[in-house]
Amino acid sequence: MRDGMDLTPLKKALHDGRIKSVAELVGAAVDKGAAAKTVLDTLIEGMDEIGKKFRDNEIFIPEVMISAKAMHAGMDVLEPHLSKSGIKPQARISIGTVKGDLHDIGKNLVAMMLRGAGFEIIDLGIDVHAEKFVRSVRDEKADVIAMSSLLTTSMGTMRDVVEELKRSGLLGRVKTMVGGAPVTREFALSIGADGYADNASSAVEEARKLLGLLKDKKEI
Ligand code: B1M
Repeated sequence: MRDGMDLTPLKKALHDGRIKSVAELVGAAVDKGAAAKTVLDTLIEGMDEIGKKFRDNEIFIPEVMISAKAMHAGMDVLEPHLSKSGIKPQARISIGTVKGDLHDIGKNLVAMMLRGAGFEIIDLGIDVHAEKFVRSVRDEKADVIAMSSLLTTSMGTMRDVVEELKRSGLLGRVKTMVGGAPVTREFALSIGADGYADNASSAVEEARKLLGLLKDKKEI
């Protein structure tokens, strides 16, 4: 019960990936007087639970994708109310699959989970050059650069991004995190990245850690 309202059906609809119901339930909750922040927290909690189930292999990629879509539908309804109440995203994360690499399913999943966790996402797409990542820090004020790579041949670009940030004097202004099937924590450390995650759910946790949004702030 929150704001005198039972938002369990909303969480359940999100969990079940009922896109239309999530949008309707968000609209109904706001119409009945629930604070936009309360509804947002319910959605984020719901996505966190989905992330944990995904991590524990209790649910799989299709379920996560459909819940993430439902989350987006809910967020579309909620967004104008959030803007009105002055709630800002926790931070801005610029995400992309690195140069030479066209795989985007995992990157999209990570982006969806991060968005679901309340971050503003700048999706740079696939085959992203180091300079484009750097530009998103300089011009769009990204707080975190999140890089995905599925190919051993494209992993090297992650190092280029960290080096390019160093060269342009921006490294202190932004955190970097990496992931993707061939990427390991050791690799992340070796290139000087700040964070690493091996799946979409832990990517949310890692981003929160890097930004000091968790009590247990611990970098790799
Ligand atoms: Co490609 N492919 N592929 N492929 N492909 C792999 C990756 C490969 C392992 C297959 C194999 O040989 N067994 C192999 C790479 C070998 C290597 O280098 N180690 C490979 C290859 C070789 C290639 C080509 C070179 C094939 C060719 O043309 N000869 C070519 C490369 C094209 C290019 O990129 N330049 C190619 C092409 C393609 C398709 C276009 C056909 C298609 C991509 C479609 C698309 O993405 N839109 C494709 C696919 C689908 C795959 C497999 C089958 C599946 C990848 C996937 O989507 N997994 C893959 C084999 C496999 O993995 N079984 C393979 C599901 C996804 C949810 O998981 O991306 O790992 P994943 O993301 C996870 C985590 O890794 C993590 O979270 C996600 C969710 O939990 N994660 C992050 C990902 N990014 C993260 C970022 C983070 C944190 C976590 O922080 C920033």
